[in-house]
Amino acid sequence: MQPTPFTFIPNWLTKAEIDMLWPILLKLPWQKEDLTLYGKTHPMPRKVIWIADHGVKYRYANKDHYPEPWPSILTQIRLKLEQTLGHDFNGVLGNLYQDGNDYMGWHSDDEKSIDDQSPIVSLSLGATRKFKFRAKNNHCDQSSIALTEGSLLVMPAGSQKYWQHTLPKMLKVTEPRINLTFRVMHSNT
Ligand SMILES: O=C(O)CCC(=O)C(=O)O
Ligand SMILES: [Mn+2]
Repeated sequence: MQPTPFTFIPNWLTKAEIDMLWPILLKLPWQKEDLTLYGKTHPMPRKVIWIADHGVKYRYANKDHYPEPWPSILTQIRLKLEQTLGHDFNGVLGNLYQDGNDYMGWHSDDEKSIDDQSPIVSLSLGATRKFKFRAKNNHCDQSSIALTEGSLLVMPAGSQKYWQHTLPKMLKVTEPRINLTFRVMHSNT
């Protein structure tokens, strides 16, 4: 397999930060949305929320998503990310997986509204889930990594063009997981 460009940082959040963040995140206005694929509409197998700077919308699943404001705790996390990576972000997509039945299929984060010159950074809380990735030109070789609580996965600028990822079902998992993927969006799309 080609060397993957992703960087994994376990325990990026402290236990105290996790304990503070978790109950606040759970209370956010999570949305259960529909997903239309090949002309068929299904409920998305997770809940989502789009939090971003004023006016920064995100178009995915054929729909414009207008942002919720940053809760102050997430502004602090965004600052900590900027200190770690030397990069600022103007939005974060949250995913709430109630248990191991919830999942996300194979995809790249390559919508036109995302700035592909910036990294996409994924922060995990709650249940540990497996994250798999593969090169777009070779679906047979797949690698996986356990996204443990408090960990950060950095997908560098440009990597979405060549790589896909998925968060598969894990039926043994009975606990919820929250994922926050920090992104830079073009402001005028
Ligand atoms: O939940 C995860 O770790 C993956 C989330 C993801 O790929 C996305 O939001 O685009
Ligand atoms: Mn993704």
